[in-house]
Amino acid sequence: MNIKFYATLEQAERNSLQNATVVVIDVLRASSTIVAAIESGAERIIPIADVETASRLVRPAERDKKLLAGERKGLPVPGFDLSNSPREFTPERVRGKTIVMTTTNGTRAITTAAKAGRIVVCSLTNLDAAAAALRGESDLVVLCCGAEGSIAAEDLLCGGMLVKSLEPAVAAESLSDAARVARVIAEEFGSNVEAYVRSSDHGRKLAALGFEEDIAYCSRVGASSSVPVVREGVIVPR
Ligand code: 3SL
Repeated sequence: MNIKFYATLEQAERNSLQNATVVVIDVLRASSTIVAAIESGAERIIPIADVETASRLVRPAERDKKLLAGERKGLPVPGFDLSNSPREFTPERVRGKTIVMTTTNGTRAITTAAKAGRIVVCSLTNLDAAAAALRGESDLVVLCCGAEGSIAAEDLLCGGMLVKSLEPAVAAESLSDAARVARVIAEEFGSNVEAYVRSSDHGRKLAALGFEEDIAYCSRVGASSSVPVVREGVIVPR
């Protein structure tokens, strides 16, 4: 398996995403939230890059079956039904619903990869299931979302753990410096995930915003067997 590994969305060469199998990673918190929503029985999630478009897609009369979800600067968007905290996406709130979701980096990465042949959403929480779904691919693009152009340590950790769990099928010579650094982070901190995620820039920011419990939630490696995939622009269960 040849792996192209991007440490941030901004680093991703758009051509390399076209027709490729792309795995999107935004541990804090979009991909963890998408996994939680699909696990809780959400019928589909429509990823949208901006708040205005998302708001236009849900008419007041549809609010019983369509929910608006997302964040800006980590905080709930005024007027939305759900924030980007995965703990809010319980079966009681989302089962059978369509969720229109917009987040700063995660949903933007998914919409940027729209022309990919296959998109799989991966977080620490579904790492094992996502790796199992990707085994057998000959070429893979690992797209760590990062944070508005900066690397996010928790995304690199998850990306590195994914690369490791796909070995020995991974062609070592295909690994870029970013992939090799992510792999080293995984080797060093893969057995102490929560502390590492907690100490990251974004972990500290979320704790300061009062989302301390989301960090523990998003650090539960392999807790979910859900593998969200994107079909025709919509996130659905695999
Ligand atoms: O950037 C994103 O997509 C979000 O996951 C960021 S936050 O964790 O909701 O702040």
